[in-house]
Amino acid sequence: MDAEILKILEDNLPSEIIRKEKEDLEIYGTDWTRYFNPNPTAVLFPRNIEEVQQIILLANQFEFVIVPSGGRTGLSGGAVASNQEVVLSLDKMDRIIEWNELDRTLKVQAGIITEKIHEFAKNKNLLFPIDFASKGSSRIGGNIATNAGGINVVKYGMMREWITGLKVVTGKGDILDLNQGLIKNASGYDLRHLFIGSEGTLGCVVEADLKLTRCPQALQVIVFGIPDMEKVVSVMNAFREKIDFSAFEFFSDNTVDYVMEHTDVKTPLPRRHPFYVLMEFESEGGKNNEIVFDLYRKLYKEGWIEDDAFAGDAETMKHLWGYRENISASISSFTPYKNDLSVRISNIRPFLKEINRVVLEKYPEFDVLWYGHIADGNLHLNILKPADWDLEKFETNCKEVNSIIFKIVEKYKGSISAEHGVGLLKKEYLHYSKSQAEINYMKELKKVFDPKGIMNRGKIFK
Ligand code: S2G
Ligand code: ZN
Repeated sequence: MDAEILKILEDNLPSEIIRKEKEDLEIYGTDWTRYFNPNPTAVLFPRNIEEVQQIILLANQFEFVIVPSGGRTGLSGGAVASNQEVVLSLDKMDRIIEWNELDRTLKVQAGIITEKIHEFAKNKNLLFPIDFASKGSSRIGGNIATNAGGINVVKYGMMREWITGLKVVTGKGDILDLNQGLIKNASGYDLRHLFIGSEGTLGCVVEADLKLTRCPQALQVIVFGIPDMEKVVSVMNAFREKIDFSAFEFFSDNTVDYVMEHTDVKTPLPRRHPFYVLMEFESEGGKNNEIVFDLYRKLYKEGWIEDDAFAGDAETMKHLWGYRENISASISSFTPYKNDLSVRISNIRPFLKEINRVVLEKYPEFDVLWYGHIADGNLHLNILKPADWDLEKFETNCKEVNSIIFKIVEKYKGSISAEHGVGLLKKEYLHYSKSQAEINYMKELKKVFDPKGIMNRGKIFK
C-alpha cells in the first residue's frame, strides 16, 4: 500500500467509495490467474461516470496507476494489481439503464454481471449470444475489455460484434460516447473497436449498448467419441458442410477424469475415447437431426467417430455441456499453466501435430489437457502442476517450453492469446503474434489515450 497515494485519495474522494481493508485488497487485487500476488493501495467503488472521471483526472494529476476491475475472472492477469496500484471497481455501476425494443439493444452499466444480461434477454425471448463458463461472475465491462469469445463464436462471433455503442472514460479523463448505438456509421475511425479488447490500458469502459438476437429454436446437442486429434478437425469440416452448428467444442479424454471427480458424473459415453466433440445445432423441425444422424452413420463406418450421445431435452443437454463447461473449474485447484492458442482452421492439423510432439517430449510427467473451440481454431492447452512440484519450479518449467510453443504459433501465424487477452501473463510473448511495427503503433495509440500511462500500466506491453 502506498501511504502517500492513499492520503491523496482520502483528501480528494468521498470516503464511502474508498476501501483499504486487507481482505478487500486481496480480493480486488487479483483475478483467476494464480501467478501474481495482490498488492493494491486501495480499492475505489465509483457510483457513476462522473466519479470514474474524477478518479482518472486525479490519477493524471498525481500520477498513480489505475487498474480497472470487473468480475476479475481473467486468466492472463489483466486485472491484477501487484504494484500498489489503485483498483477502480465497477461493482457499484451494475444496472440495466434502458431496453430499446426497436433497436433491440440493451444499454447497461459496465459493472453488470454478464449472466444478468442473458437472463434479461431470455425474458424477452431473445438471446445475448456471448456465452462462457465464467458468466455468473464476470462483468460486461471486463468481457468488453478482453473482447470475450466463448462457446458460440463459430455462429455469433466475438464480443465486438454485439456492441453498438460504448461509453468510456479515456486515460486523459475525457468521456467519449462512441458510435451511439448506430448500425451504420462511416464517419471516420471507429474508436469503439480500439477500446474493445484494450484490457483497460486506454481508459475505462463505463456503459455499453448491447445487441440482442433471436432465440435459437429447439437446440440439440450431440457428443461424439473421436479416435484422434486429426479426426476432430475432419469431423468438424464434414458437419460444417451440412449444417450451421452453433457450437463445436472438443476435449481430451483426461479432462473427463477431472470433471467426473469434480462434479460426480459418469463418463459421457459407455466407453472412453481419446477425444470428444460436443456439437450444438438447431433441430429445424427435425431436418437437421436427420442430416446429423445420416452423416454420423457414414463417419462411424469410416472410423472417424466411434460413438455418440444425443440430447434433445434441456436437462440432458445441460448434462452433456457439463463435460465441456466444467473443465476449467474442475482443474483450477491443480494450478494449470494455460495456453490459449489460435491458428487458421486450415493450419490446425499440422499445428496440433507439432505442438503435441513438443508437449509430450517436454512434459513427460505432466498431465496435459486439450480442450476448446476447434471451429474457431482456438485450442486451450492446460498443463497441470503435479502435487509434489512447487509453483515456482513448475512455472519456470512451463515458461521454458512456452518459447518453443510460441515459435510454432509464430510459424503458423497464430495468436499467443485467442480470447483470454495478454495482461501480464503473455506480454513477454506478444512479439510472436504481433510485428514490432504493430507493437510500436499500439504503444503510440496508448500515448494518445493515456499520455501519463496511468491506465493498467504494465499490462500487454513489456
Ligand atoms: C474455456 C475457460 C478458461 C480456461 O473453457 O473455453 O476459455 O481456459 C476457457 O479454462
Ligand atoms: Zn475458451
